[in-house]
Amino acid sequence: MIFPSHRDLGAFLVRGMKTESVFLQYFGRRDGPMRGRDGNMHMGDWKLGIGAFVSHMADTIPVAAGVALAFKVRRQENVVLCYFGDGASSRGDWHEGLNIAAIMRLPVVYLCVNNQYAYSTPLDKQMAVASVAERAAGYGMPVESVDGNDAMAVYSSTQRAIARARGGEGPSFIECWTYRMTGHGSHDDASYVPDAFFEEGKKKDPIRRFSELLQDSDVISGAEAAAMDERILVEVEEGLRKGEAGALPEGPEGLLGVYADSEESKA
Ligand SMILES: Cc1ncc(C[n+]2csc(CCOP(=O)(O)OP(=O)(O)O)c2C)c(N)n1
Repeated sequence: MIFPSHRDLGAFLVRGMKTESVFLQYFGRRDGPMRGRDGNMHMGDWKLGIGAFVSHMADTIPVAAGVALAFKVRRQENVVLCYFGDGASSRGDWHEGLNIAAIMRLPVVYLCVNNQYAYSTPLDKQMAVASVAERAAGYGMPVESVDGNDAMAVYSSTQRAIARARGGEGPSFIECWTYRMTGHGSHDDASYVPDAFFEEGKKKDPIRRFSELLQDSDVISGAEAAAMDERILVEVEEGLRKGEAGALPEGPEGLLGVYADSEESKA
C-alpha cells in the first residue's frame, strides 16, 4: 500500500492510476477518484492500494503506521510505502508516527523526497541537523541516503527496505536527495532559489539519466525511447480532453461520504 504526497505523481501512475483519472481529479469532476470533492492532488484509490493524504504535511505518517499495524496483526506480508517532503519532517505528527512505527517494528518504509526546500524555506532554516536521515536515525530505524535523481539507486534502496519490512525487521527510512525545479506551485516564481541550484538539478535530470541508462544497456533503443515519449504525449492529451469533458458533481453529491450517516457510507 502506498501513501504518496504532492510530489509523487509517478507513484500514482506506477501503482495503476489512469492518466485520465488524474485529470478528472484536477478538474474536480464527479468521475475522478475523489468524485470532485477534494483538492486537486488530494487523491487516492483504496482498490489500487493508494491512500489519499489530508494535507501536504505529515498527516499520513501515523496513518501509514496504523495500516502497517493492521498488516502485522493480520499476519499479512504487505508493506506500506509512505512518501513525504523534507518540510513534513518538521511537524510533530512526523516524529510521533516514526517513533511508534520503530517501537512496534511495523512493516513500513518511510521515503523522504528531500528537494531541499519546504515551500520557500531552505533546509538549513528549518533544521539544525544536516539531513532528515539524522532525525529518523534517532528513532532507531535503518536509514539510507540516496541520489534521488538516480532511479536505480532509489529502486535498490527501496527493495532493501521492503525486504527488511517483510522479514519482520520493522521500518526503514530512505532520504532521496533531489531538486525542486520550479517554485512551490504555479503562483511561486522561485526567486529565492539561487540559479546554481537549478543548473545542478538540470545536469542531474532523472528522466534523461534513466533513459540513457536503458539505452546504454540495450534495454531499449533510441527509437523506442522516442516512440515512448510520443505515446506519453498522446496519453496526456487524451487524459486532458477526457478530464475537461467530465461532468461536475451535482449539488447534493458533494456531501456523499462526507458524514458517517450519508447514503454512500451506508452503502
Ligand atoms: C497542515 C498544513 N500546513 C501547511 C500547509 C501548506 N503547505 C503545503 S506544502 C508545504 C511545504 C511542504 O514542504 P515539503 O514537505 O518540503 O514539500 P515540498 O512542497 O517542498 O516538496 C506547506 C507549508 C498545508 N498544506 N497543510
